[in-house]
Amino acid sequence: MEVERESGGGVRITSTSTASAPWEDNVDYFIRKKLRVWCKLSSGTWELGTIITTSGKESQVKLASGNDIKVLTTEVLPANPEILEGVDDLIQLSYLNEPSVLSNLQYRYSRDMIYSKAGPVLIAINPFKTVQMHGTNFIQAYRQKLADSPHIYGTADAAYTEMIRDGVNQSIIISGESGAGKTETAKVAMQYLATLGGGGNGIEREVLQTSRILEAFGNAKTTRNDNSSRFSRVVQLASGERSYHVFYQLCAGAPSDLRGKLNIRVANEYNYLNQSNCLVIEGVDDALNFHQLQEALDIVRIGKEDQERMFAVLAAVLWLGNISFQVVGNENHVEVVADEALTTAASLMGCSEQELMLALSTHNIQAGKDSIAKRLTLQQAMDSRDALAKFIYARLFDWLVEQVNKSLEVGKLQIGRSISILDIYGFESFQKNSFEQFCINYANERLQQHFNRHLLKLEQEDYQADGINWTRVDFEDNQGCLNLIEKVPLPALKPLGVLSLLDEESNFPKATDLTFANKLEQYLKSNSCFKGGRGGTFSICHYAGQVLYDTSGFLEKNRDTLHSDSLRLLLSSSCSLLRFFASNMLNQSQKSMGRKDQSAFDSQKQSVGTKFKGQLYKLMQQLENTTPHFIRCIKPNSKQLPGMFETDLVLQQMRCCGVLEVVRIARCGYPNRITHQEFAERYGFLLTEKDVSQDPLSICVAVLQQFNVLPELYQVGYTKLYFRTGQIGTLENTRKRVIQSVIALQKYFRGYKA
Ligand code: AOV
Ligand code: MG
Repeated sequence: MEVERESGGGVRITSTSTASAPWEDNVDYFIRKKLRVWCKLSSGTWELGTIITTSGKESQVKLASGNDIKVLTTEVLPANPEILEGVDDLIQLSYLNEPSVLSNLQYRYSRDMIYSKAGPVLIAINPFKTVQMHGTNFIQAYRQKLADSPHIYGTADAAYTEMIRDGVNQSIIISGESGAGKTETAKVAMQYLATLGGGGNGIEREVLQTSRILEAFGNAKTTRNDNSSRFSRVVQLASGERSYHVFYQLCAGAPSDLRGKLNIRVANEYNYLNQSNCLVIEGVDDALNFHQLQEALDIVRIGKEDQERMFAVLAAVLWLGNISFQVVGNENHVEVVADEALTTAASLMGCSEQELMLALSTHNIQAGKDSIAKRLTLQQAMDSRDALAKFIYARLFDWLVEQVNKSLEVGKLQIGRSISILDIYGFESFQKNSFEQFCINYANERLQQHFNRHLLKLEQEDYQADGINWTRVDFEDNQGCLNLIEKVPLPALKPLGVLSLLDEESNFPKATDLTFANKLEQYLKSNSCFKGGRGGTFSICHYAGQVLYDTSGFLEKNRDTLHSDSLRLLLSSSCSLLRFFASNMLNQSQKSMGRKDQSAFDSQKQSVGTKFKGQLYKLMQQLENTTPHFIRCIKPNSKQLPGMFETDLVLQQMRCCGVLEVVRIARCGYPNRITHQEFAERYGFLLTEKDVSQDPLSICVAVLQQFNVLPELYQVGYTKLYFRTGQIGTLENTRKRVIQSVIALQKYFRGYKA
């Protein structure tokens, strides 16, 4: 850290360099003025104190607790004066070191101020309890700009205001670890926007009911978060986790006529639900939630018939999971056991038992003109059953999202511009991490790059390109990690990313998860973000920390093959939803293969990893076309408890996500910028001095002079003006006042004339 003496005698940190010598030079000043410092104890925690004497290298510090200790001067950092305790925005801190930032957040958190600003970024710390700062009164206060302390309402309002003012689509991008509070924060933002846009037409209620529905089908309990946003976990569960909420809700809450019709049992009787020793969540009433889900479905106008079809499909998935196989003959081939599971699954799926048995235990293979039925081994049969269950659930979810969107469109606002709220699954690192965690963390890695790009890279490039005075702030770039994952193969060269190696192995019949792990080691070991491991494991150094992945299951999960026999079964089903899912799928793959028969489907289906990558690219492209508003959710403790602030955990999240660098840039940076032209057009009419040359730059300078904007509060670039925080707001207020008085005058004159 570099400390610079200001003319007034104070000291100021100006750069991110961690060289400590200049601070040691300033220790005398701190001793003379008896200024507070942070002192690092041998336990690693920081405590306040004052320096009594120093030998340069070592200092004697009197701690706030009363003890005197001798420490290396490098273990002492300047603390902020008391008046800055608990400031709204970290950019207001005079000293931006880690203990100062942490204590500021902790101070606020202990007073239930869960929101803070870090320059342009909103920080939201999960309270794990209800805090009294949401609801109608708060919404009104932010809408009328009566409140300005950091709040998600403030961020949502800024997005709305900028959408109207600039005519540009906006995005609210919420990131943070699993359980940090992203989904809850997204709901609060949605609540605000729904109130703004909705007026009295009820769309507000609908939008909010939507999250109830999407959470039932898209969220599940993990060990990190009882209500975690997930994907693909229908057939396999780790201990202490649950499948999607909706299954347990259906089992617990279905009324007796539905239970009878769909042959619904308690959750414990289904293999897809009972393998993890975790059926209930403390404090959650699944039966009650089922009734609320039904209400929510009513509110977004999903008809009772469609609802029943959906529940039948869910029941079919559960019963599919109970279907078992027995080995016959001596060739290791299997037959489906003809029991209640088979009967019920077949009837719910709208096919005969015979058809279902065949689809699950044999595959038809094309041999010239003939097709030969090949018996499956036990593993193959179980895989094809699970693939079918996953396919049905995934398509049901897509279908549901489509229905919800359609229903909302009816009341859509006709402004043609949008605000998107992005809430994805957060960064995860469990004891055992599989393909799901790999995809989740990959998505977070991309999102982090978007954050870096906008707040750290583009920001500084803009300053430099436009020729204003600027000292660069360095930051961790995560391109290396993204390259490791997705490096696109150059023609004639070996593909060199985890995803492409995974696809290569997935297409190779003899490959196993272990050969995949070996390939990774062989080709990627030179990338500094990669570490090989033993027993089929490997590690990736993500921006948020190192994660150890276990390759077992990677190949199968990446292939995610639904065999054409299963597809044919669904195509001939008497259940309209299942038929719809299957024909949709067939259309898609025929389109992408340019072939018209069902076998198009077996060959060369896009792998899950590649599809995921494509979806991420599309998402990023959409985000690139919006003005972003960033929110960082922070998890204060790993126990999901209120009132507990684990400093190490918070610090680790603050460190890895680049927020501190953003604050450094914001403190000495110019968050508002506007081209000369735009500025002149927007504020030029406020000029009282009429004798100004009419080129944009001259008008700009004249406006700035008229309103006494101090020279240190802005810089003039080649094409744009750059303002420190708050300056544009002041100008905007003046502009609004003038326009309002003009309108009032016009009204007055019109009224007068009439
Ligand atoms: P996530 O979305 O970030 O995790 P959630 O938004 O689901 O995390 O939050 C986890 C839990 O924290 C919630 O179920 C609430 O109990 C609590 N919580 C979060 N925010 C608030 C708040 N503002 N007020 C009160 N309680 C809150 V994941 O989806 O796992 O990445 O994949
Ligand atoms: Mg979530």
